[in-house]
Amino acid sequence: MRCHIVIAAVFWSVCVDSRKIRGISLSYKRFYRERKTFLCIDGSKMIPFEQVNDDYCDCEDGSDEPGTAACPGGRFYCTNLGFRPHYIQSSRVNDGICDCCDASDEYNSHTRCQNSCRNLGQRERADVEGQMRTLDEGLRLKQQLIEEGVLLWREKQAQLRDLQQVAEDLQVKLEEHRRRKHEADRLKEQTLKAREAGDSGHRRQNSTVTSIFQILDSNKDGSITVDEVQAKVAFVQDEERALSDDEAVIKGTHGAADSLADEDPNIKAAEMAAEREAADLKKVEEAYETANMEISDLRNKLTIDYGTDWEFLFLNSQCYQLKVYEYTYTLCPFNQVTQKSAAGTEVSLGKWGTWAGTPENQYSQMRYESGEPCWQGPTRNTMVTLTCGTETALRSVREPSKCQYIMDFQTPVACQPVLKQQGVHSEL
Ligand code: MAN
Repeated sequence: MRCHIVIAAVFWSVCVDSRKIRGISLSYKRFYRERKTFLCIDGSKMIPFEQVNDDYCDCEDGSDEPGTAACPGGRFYCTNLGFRPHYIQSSRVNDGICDCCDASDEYNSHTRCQNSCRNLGQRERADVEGQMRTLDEGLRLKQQLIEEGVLLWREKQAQLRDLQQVAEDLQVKLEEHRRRKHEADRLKEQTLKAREAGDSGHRRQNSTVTSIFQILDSNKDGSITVDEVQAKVAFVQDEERALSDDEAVIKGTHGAADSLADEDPNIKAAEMAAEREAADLKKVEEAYETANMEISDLRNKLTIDYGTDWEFLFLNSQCYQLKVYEYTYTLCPFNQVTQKSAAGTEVSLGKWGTWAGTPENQYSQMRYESGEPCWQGPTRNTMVTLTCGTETALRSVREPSKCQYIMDFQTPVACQPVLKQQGVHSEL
């Protein structure tokens, strides 16, 4: 029994010997090769080796106490075999909290730490492998999208050329229709004038007969007798002028004359032809205007920077949505960002502004600006961060400060081969 206690005591004292060189990385081990003396790593002081890790700080740089919390600002190296090595502040050594996954920082405390490095390492390796697979798949999809982008770009260019041709043809047609309308108007005018001239001759004839009758019918009984004719016959010639005046009065019966004109098939035909030409011209004018609008719209779209290989072109004319609490956010790349409340009110969170990524990769962020002004705040703006993923989707939306929005947008075209190299060279 006694023997067991003695063995346990010796074992414990070995285990908790803080002098044991702990908390240093492999590259620093050579400074701690046990000799009689120890030179502080900054070269400032020489101390007996027993003073290393004796829980008393001798060196200004704290290098004599890598395994204790004695030196302020000292650091303890967690080897963390199987996971990632890292430094912790030496004040955390034996403080009762497990900081190193290999439990090396709590060698003399009441806390019993488990070595979790293996599990952590496995988990992280699985994560990294997952990321690598995503990256591989993302890069494969990106390649496809680049190829599609080139085709799409050519398609848009051809579309522009077609539209320009359509506009040119329409312009020729427009001139022809303008000329035809002008001609139809002129013909209509001419027919009306001819009819007017015909009408006035006809009316003059009618009114002359009526007036002569009235003059001759002196007793106004509606019939003319021989006596009445004889009495007036000499007088008629002198009254020629007066009859012309009557004609002016009789002009009041115009309505009847006009309706007669309306029935004139020539006028009707001329009027219909003019109307038809006006309608045709209007149609061509509208088509010309539409074609020009489409040209300008397409030209504007084609001036946007879609990436070095037009890989972002496919995002044009697409929209992506995400519901976050009571709002539905819609991102239409290269166009606009909106926010729709549950009540149905939609506000603009910004219109396409510019690429705003880092100097190394300007395509990593998009800025949408000049959205709806915020009440007692700034104009709404949105910054979209593009991250690598195998799908193209809006992943998250935040509003870190009032009316300033941040979106995470995942797409294969954001995958960069350089990330893969970084992953391959990770410390794992
Ligand atoms: C709306 C939304 C919010 C915004 C407030 C500011 O409710 O656009 O995102 O913070 O207005 O008043």
